[in-house]
Amino acid sequence: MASCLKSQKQVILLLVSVLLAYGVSELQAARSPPTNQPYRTAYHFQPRKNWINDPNGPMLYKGVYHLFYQYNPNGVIWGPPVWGHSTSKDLVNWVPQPLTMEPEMAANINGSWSGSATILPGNKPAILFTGLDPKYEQVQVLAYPKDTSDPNLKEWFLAPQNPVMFPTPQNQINATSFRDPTTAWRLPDGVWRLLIGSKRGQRGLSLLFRSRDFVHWVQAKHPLYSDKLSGMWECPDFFPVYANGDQMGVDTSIIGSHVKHVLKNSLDITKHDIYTIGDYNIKKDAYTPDIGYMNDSSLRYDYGKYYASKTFFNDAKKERILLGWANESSSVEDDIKKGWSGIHTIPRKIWLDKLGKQLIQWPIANIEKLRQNPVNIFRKVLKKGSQIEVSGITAAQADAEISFKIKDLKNVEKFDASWTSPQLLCSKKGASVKGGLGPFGLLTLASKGLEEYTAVFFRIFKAYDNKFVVLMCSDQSRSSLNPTNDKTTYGTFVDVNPIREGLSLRVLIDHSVVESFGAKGKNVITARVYPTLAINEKAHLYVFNRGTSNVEITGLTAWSMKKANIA
Ligand code: DQQ
Repeated sequence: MASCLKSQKQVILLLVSVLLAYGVSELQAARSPPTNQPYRTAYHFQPRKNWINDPNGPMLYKGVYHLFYQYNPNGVIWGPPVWGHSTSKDLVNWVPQPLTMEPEMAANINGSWSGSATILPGNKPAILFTGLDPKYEQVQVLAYPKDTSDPNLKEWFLAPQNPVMFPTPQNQINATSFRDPTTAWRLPDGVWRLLIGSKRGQRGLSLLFRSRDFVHWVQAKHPLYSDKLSGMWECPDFFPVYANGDQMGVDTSIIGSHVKHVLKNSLDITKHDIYTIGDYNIKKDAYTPDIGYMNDSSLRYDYGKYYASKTFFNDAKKERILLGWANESSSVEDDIKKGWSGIHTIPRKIWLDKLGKQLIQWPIANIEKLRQNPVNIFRKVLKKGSQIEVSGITAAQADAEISFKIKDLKNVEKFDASWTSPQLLCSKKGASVKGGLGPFGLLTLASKGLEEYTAVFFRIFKAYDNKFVVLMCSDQSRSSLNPTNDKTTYGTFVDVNPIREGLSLRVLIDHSVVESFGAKGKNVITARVYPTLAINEKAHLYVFNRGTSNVEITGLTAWSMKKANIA
């Protein structure tokens, strides 16, 4: 009997040490240095290896920022996810933490999908995410930290009451389209509310749930908002912004006439993150967008490769911060060779434009701490058909800001009212197509002989009512000699008067990503590119003008960027 007990003890000890060793080696592997990889990012978030997608549960807790993310520990393509977890003091440098939300109970036995964090009264964090149960039905799972005295919140446990929301024959929720709970907000009636993405037929839905104790949730009779024919709405987000265009952010539970509300959904059909600005009627618990409905023609956070974003309120700086996922544009074969897939975009501060028509996005100020060795160009005419190299920076790892003044208007082309798709227009009128006023902008990740480059540029047209139409493009068609990459050209119309206000562009270049902010953050385009020649020190940056009119560079500053500590 005694020896049997002893051997049982030994087996348990062995099991525990194998499990511990597995956990440690998983963490070590996640930290092991990368091999020579020209496409790994230096200051955009990515783990050491494997597949990542959506940012999950961002929050600030006891002075530490938390980023969780969808992670496949077993490979470079999407697979049943667990949550990766990293912490940071500045949203720029990150420390990896142990994986969490691993399959633990029936409610998440087949995977832990996206979700959000809410800080409950008494500074108690809680996370709600979508679990896949034994029948692969989508249910909502509640998790709490094991030790709230640990600011890194390393360990989490799943509440015994899980799942806390689930489809039943009565509630008619589609069991394969019921996911991605938002951060909850609490109204003066003391009741928590949150949204869950769903669809009925092809109608996209933001389902509304209410709870007093965060454990028992009841579905509201009506969704907060819905729209026909837009398909499944993933990763909803709902938050207030100052109505007067103040750049400060507000807590998710704030209501009142001084705020407008933003509803964002990720459209599963088109993979676009769309948003509307509108009013939240708390009596009816309903949302009404100011303009139109919510579908693929609504405003977008980013007109490039960007999806499944989420915001959180950074109470330390009173800012609302937007995080998003930029998938690869490379082939799966290339991803397997790289050993990783997916990055996150630079955290962006977002606020409502003064005119109230759109949001403004700008990289968080802390990213500027990575800037070094600036080079400048001041007040220089960029002649038609000319090109200037911005030398003296590490062009594969850089941040560049440029502004233009437009005076020479005689060649401006007429805008054709049938050009309704800016993306199509950008692909028809790519960087090499000469125009009247434009294309002018930047050639990023360019090889010396211009065999490769990613062009980010503007074209200006005049519409029938004499108003200017500004087109912003990110043209990837020449980004790489590798033919297997997705080189879709992206485009967007920018709501700006280029004569009165001038035009500006900021690009964050980071080896395989070019994240471009037009007109001081009115429009953003993220591109994933994989040059074969323009890598590391062989990359160049140029300012170019291939139009038939001169434009003036009022100022350009470009910085080499230091590497952030990420994994
Ligand atoms: N990704 C998660 C889902 C979400 C989708 C699964 C969006 O929860 O709807 O990895 O990219």
